[in-house]
Amino acid sequence: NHHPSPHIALLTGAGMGHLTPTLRLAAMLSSKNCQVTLITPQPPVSTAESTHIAAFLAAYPTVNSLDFQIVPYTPPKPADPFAVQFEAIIRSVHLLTPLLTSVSPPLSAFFSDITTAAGGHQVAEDLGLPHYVISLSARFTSFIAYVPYLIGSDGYIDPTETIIQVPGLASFDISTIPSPFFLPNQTFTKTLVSNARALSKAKGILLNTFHAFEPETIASVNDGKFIPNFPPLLPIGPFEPHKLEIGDHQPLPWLDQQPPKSVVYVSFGSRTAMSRDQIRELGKGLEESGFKFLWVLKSKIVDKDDNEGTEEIVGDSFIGRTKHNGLVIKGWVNQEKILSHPAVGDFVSHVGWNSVMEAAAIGMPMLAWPLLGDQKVYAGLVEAVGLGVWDKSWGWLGERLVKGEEIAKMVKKMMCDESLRESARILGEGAMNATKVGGSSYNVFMETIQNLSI
Ligand code: BUP
Repeated sequence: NHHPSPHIALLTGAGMGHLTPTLRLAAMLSSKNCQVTLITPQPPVSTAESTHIAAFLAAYPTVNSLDFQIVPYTPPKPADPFAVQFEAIIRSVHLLTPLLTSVSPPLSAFFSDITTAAGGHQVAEDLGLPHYVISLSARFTSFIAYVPYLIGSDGYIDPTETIIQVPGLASFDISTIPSPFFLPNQTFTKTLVSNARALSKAKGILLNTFHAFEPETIASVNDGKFIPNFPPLLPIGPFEPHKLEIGDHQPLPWLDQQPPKSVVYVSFGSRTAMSRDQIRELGKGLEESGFKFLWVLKSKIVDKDDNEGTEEIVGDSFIGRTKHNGLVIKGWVNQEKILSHPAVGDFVSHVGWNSVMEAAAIGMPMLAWPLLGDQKVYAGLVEAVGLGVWDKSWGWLGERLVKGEEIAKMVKKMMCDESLRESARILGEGAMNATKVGGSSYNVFMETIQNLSI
């Protein structure tokens, strides 16, 4: 009954929000004695990606790496650099297949991130391998799979609809889905639709979620109430943090000096470009709330362009006034370390899915302020499951200027909400139970590996 361990190739997507889960999964597979080949499309878009890939390979020497030189793609109209990269990777996969035919030992399966799933499907088919997609939430992944059915032949969904019905899923309020999802002539939407088709043809969909976070969606899709013959959703999260020591350590000694649960941690992910006016109001709000804060600032979409100092962005006087109460920093921090620090009491977040799972894993309450894409759907999930609060009237980050008073009010409300703290704590326990030996996520993960060994 002894099977050789499987050899799995993983193709990453682009942007930290998509690189992170692939790296974590690579580490998880490697810790279960799988052979892992990590395929890294070169050159990546951001410095954070290059730094993380290099550090990851140094920390996990048993993981093989394969640099995959992609052909640059120029979209007909200017587009988000990360979306352009997804398309460039997919268009380049014919160059990847020959690199993989002779790897030793032979591959057992091909995994690819949701953003490059169409390319992953192609490679797996050419090599005769099962294809697994690595994705985020059960709810939004299922939604993506349904987009080709929604946009129809003219490419649009009916603009007069307010609710989108998807078989087997709780309905979606149309205001939570950004318009690029339905604009068939955009690079982003074309890529999305081809990835969506690849999802339906995959052998399985590995999700960084856990049963207790999305019980209805997971059960419904896996019971066949969604698209006929849709592959199984395989919830195996929250993904284990990897052991990379990257980032500015400045916040940690500062946090060590703060009382338990006294600090609001504020970060809107790696792709925020917040307007100066909104930055000023956010600063006002944090100051007015009276709570301590650790604020990680980003002022450009791609980190390479971000070279102004914090003082230039928030102003010297703000830094001066708040120096005993807050720390404003720029650059990459180790978010997992910050979230698990006892001084941190709440997390003001753009609710990127990795951040949601990191907060869920330790039961940290969140104030959701979605920025783009899938994040309003996540804000809804976070609220429904009792992990956080969401004021829908704030809209998308950047849609309207949310005033300092509004922010101060929400921060105060959240920091004082004991029942939210308790429901978040219970969810954190659920996350821990899912990933420990014998838990739901653990079992699905082990079964998946076993199936690949046969
Ligand atoms: Br910023 C930042 N340190 O300074 P999301 C992020 N992270 O560790 P995003 C840090 O990057 P998308 C920092 O913990 C998470 O694992 C964070 O992913 C980590 O948001 C990841 O939260 C960021 O999904 O991606 O980057 O905006 O837009 O694709 O959701």
